[in-house]
Amino acid sequence: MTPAHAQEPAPDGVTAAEDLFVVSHFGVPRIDPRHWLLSLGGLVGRDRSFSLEDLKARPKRVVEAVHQGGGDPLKPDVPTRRVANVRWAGVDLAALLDELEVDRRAHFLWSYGVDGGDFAGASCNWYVKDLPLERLAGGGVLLAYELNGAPLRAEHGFPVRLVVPGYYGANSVKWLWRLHLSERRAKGPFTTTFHNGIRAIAPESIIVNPAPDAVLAAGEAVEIRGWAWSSRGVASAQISVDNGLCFTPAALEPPRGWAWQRFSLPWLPTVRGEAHLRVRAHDAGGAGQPPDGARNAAHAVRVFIGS
Ligand SMILES: Nc1nc2c(c(=O)[nH]1)N[C@H]1C(S)=C(S)[C@@H](COP(=O)(O)O)O[C@H]1N2
Ligand SMILES: [Mo]
Repeated sequence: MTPAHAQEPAPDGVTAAEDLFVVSHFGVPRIDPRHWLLSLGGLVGRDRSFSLEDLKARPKRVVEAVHQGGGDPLKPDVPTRRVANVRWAGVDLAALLDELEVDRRAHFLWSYGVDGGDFAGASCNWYVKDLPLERLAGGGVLLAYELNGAPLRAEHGFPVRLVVPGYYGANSVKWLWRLHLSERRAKGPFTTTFHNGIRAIAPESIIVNPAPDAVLAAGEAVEIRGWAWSSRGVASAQISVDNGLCFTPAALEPPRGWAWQRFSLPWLPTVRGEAHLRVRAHDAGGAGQPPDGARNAAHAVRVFIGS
């Protein structure tokens, strides 16, 4: 796993591919696309397989979405801030399944990556996740072959990965080789033990300006800004400049699909010394961020006010 770092992305809010975090439990497989096929079976009329050309021949769908790692499966209460916002492109999975006769008994889609091995005392032949098929009705689930307009890089799942916008990254299986439709959940370490049941992304936000440990001048205005997101978008972002005693609503971009939303608040620091900035976001249903001890605990940034 790469270390967490909050980067300020381009003004359009899209994170460059080279700034993206990488999480791979078993290394990075290199796949020759000429010998690659995606098989689809289980509760469908007849088994199918698709080459990369077969997938590219179908309409290309672009989805901008937050991409967030759920964190270390052994430490679910520790925020990692491993987060980005990117444009995926590929085949709409719901449209592809509509071409086939999916049995009504099918409730889960099992997705297999080519990678496997030992992880935290468990062993598996492949990285497997299971997606509840009802998520497809929410739209945007892709068999993705592009990231920000370029073919996926090896580390992000080349040639094809699943992308489930609004769900934590663990659900977006890289290096796909097999899809299987089933009545039941899949039995494997990543569906029963690790990252189990972390699906929809909880409300979260990060401050990207000012940077941690920045030295600011008393009497000079700064813009506190960053990004807020959840699986359903966020309705408010509030900022505290006194370590969480008082919060002020920040200006916030409206929700747009599964993309993150920019927030900003002008601030005039006056008191010299250390200041602790915090941000917390809420979704439209009122779900928010705990102050600490959770994957989505509120983000805090310490700065210094000089003269
Ligand atoms: N095949 C496979 N897919 C995988 C993983 C993996 O180890 N193997 N890691 C998952 C996890 S936990 C995350 S957070 C995302 C990370 O995607 P990225 O490396 O493209 O940023 O991929 C997911 N898909
Ligand atoms: Mo993850």
